[in-house]
Amino acid sequence: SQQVLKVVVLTSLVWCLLDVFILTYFSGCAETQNSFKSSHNQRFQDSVEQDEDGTPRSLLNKFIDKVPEALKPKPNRPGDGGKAVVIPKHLEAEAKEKFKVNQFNLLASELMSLNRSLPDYRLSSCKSVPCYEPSLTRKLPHTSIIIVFHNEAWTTLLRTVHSAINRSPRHLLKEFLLVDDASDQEHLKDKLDEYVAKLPVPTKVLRMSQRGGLIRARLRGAKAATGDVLTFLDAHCECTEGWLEPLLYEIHKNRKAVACPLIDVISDDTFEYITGGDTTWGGFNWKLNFRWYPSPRRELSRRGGDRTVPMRTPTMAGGLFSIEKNYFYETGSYDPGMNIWGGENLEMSFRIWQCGGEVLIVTCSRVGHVFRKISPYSWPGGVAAILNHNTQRIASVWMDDYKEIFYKMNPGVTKTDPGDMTERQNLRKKLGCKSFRWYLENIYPESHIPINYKSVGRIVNPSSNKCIDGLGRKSGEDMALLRCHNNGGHQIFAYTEDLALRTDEVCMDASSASSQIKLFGCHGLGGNQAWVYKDQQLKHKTSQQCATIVGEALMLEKCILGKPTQIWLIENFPD
Ligand code: LR7
Ligand code: MN
Repeated sequence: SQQVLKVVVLTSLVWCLLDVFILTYFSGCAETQNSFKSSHNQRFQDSVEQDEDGTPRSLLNKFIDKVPEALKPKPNRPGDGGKAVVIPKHLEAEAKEKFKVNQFNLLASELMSLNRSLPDYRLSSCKSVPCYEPSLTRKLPHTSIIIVFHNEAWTTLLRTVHSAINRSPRHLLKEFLLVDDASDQEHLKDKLDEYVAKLPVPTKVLRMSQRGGLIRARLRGAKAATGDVLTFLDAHCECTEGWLEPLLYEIHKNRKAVACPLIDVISDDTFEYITGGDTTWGGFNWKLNFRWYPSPRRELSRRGGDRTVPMRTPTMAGGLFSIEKNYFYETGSYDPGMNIWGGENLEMSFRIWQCGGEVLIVTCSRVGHVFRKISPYSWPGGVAAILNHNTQRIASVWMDDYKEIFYKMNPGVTKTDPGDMTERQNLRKKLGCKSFRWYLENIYPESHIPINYKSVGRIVNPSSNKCIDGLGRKSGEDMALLRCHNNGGHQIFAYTEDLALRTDEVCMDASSASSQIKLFGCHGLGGNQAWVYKDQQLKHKTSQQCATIVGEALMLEKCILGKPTQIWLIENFPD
């Protein structure tokens, strides 16, 4: 009997330890701290009624049975498994013709299943993140999925919807809101209404009475949404296995998190699904274009070297993200004064960071997007006018004095009226948002905007009226000289506190290897990029030689005081 007692004591000890282990293991997952707490618990009950064993997968299977026969996946369709579609020879001409409609291979998309299969592309470590466990997703907020479109193709639009349905736990999908931004294509009218009525997730098509652009269309969708969270998708995406839970989990953890999936590439040519790396983040250049850049080491260190931990990104691409609905409105939703396309992603990124939120790339959530080279639709009033209107609204409201850099480089933008910005300026005051300097210092020190600079303007050689000009050349290429003009662009240099002469992404650089002055990615370490401006000369600090015009080139030569080809006027240089 002593033996038996021993066994009993031992087993209970093991159980206790196991309990403690499980508790500590899962207590790492955030508890609900949000306004939607009560509705969660309600939903938790609902789902229990629906399904005893409680895994979202089984919910999905249940619901797949309800999908009409015609919508079920069929084996061996082109593109299955994420592979490239091969257009048969006899259809090549047709494919080429159809490419023009949407600026992607429309025929390839039509040959594919709306339910095409995709491998599970996640990092293997993502599959065992405890907080993404199916049993824990019951605590997550549910989401409305908002997809806005203007003349989108039938197949890409519906593949976006199907992929989200097929790869999301049913209880987390509240509804789809498809916002038709005044399309004129026939398939997006009654045919679409009839189709979505048969979908197993409630789906509404909302229609803009006139073209409002994607920003206003999204606002329209948000207004109609009944989910706890808003999830926006472009109209040509494919969601992959496990995409939704990690996004909602981040919002559950911090209601001020804006959670973006890692965006993979769906080839515009073959519809091949091409995975992107998890080491890029979002930035922007002096034109206020969104750009992907390698994320710095410090960010990976902050994540404890764990690639499943979401990355904090300075900016987001804009099309694909989840945000808690109440927080979306609290923090100023979108700028309704923005037209058609562009800029809303930077506006939102600056605003979220400066006003106390965070923008994340959730590396365990992967969604594919058809990246195209040309925009397929009309731009009422012209591309430039639309972009100039929108970008001025970002710069003027959010960038404080740093907007000078944007305006100096892009003087043409002021020809377009940015419209009334007082409401957005008041919003910033009301929310008590931090400065752009704070954003640069704390969120994006790697940005191309120098945090401290003495001047920004042209570098003029008065006797020749030539200006130092980056000509948009890349790192490693020669610095150029060109007749001075007033159109900003690559003739605009910031003379930074650390003595660099920077034009957007590149700096004036010279090495001992040649006397030709070059462009080089700015490293902020002085060295070959340090220039001392004195006696109207630009003296290269390491070589002690001066920037000199030699024929058509900009070279380093021995400094000779007063030599006309070595005289430079740095515009706006403080006396
Ligand atoms: O007038 C319009 N009305 C619309 O409803 C113009 C566009 N749209 C729709 C359009 O049908 C599409 O569904 O808006 C969506 C986005 O337009 P795209 O696909 O032509 O834009 P994009 O993918 O080139 O643009 C990226 O930048 C935009 C800036 O305004 C938006 O933020 C897009 O959502 C964004 N896309 C992504 O972030 C996906 C990843 C691409 C990158 C980088
Ligand atoms: Mn897109």
